[in-house]
Amino acid sequence: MLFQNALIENAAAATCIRVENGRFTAIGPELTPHPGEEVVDLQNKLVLPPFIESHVHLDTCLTAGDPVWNMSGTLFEGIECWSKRKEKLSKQDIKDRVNRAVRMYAAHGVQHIRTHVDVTDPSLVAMETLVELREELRDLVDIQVVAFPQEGILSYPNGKQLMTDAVKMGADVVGAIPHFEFTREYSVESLNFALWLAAENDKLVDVHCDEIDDEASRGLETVATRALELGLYDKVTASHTTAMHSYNNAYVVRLMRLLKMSKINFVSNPLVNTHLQGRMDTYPKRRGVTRVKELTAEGINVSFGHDDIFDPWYPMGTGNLRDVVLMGLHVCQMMGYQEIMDSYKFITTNAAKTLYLGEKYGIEVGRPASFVVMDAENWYNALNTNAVALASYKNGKKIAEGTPGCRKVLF
Ligand code: 17E
Ligand code: FE2
Repeated sequence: MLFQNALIENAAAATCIRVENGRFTAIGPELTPHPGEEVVDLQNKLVLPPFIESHVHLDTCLTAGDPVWNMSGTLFEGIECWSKRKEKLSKQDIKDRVNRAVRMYAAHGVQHIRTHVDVTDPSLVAMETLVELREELRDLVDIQVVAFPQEGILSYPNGKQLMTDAVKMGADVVGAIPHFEFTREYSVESLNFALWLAAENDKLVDVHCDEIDDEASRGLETVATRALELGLYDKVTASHTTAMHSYNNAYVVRLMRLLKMSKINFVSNPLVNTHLQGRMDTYPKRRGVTRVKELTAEGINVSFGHDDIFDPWYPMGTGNLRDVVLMGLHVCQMMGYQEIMDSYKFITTNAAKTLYLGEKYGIEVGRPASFVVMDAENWYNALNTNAVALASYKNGKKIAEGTPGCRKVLF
């Protein structure tokens, strides 16, 4: 199959893309169709590698208000609400909700999802179900499953055992939540345990790290140090790191050296953390989004996640990662022309690094023929107009399509 007139990743000139047996076999300015080859004219539309959701909780999605709404809008009330909802979990309930959420994502060109799954539940039903769904949904989306201890590893009964069991059940990634542990000692021990568990079992790491406005929350330095010492490097990700918003600059300058040496990735969730953070402030109110601009300037990899779709922590969400980028650029004040143009990377190539996808991802000859076609000629306009994903191809097969929305002014 030959695609003509593609503007790949903001390129000024159109390109042709040949796909055979689910892989890119040629990419170049002028490819002539083979006899009988199907030809698709992309009409000078933007072509991007597929969108990647690098941080979401699929087990909790689509549960907002059930059984109670989060009235304060804090992370901690969210955890309490979820704890009540958790009692009602069943395999069917999770499968129904995840199927719906994944299709919401797919309609917007998302093909990879890293989901955190709460394992502070003696039944581990969510973990068991997500491992099954990873298989059932593989033609639609590549799912990575994180064993995520929502209520702590050291501070929850049998926490270490539940994490170990979740890894045995097939988790791809080991999580932690140091700022929720009872004490600073537990926090450090939980991180030592999580990174050791990952190293022992050849897993990735993604920590809910310092998701609090407390400038004394310093889990990040422990994550980075263990990543360095265990040689895990870019297999490790620190998500949220909202306390970094409140760290003093003298500390950040010292920390930055370690962060670069450690090679770890960052995930920021700008929609959810502008909503959850700063809730104990009067005025001025902190935004509580990590230092995306400064990390990026230092060459550190940052991707963006949605974090939630309609659940105890976030009462909205459509699976459109454009909303996440739009909020991220505003709240991080990254609205220069080139910053806007490049911002698709937060939900594509940077996220691919976070998920450690390597050569499974990207528009290059030899790689799986997965890409999205947006109804715009470049990312700036796609972002600004909330462009529809016209088509989403995964391994050479079209898995979703959209038509441009239509609004008419009548006079
Ligand atoms: N759990 C948590 O600890 N933090 C979050 N932002 C969400 C769930 C969504
Ligand atoms: Fe999260």
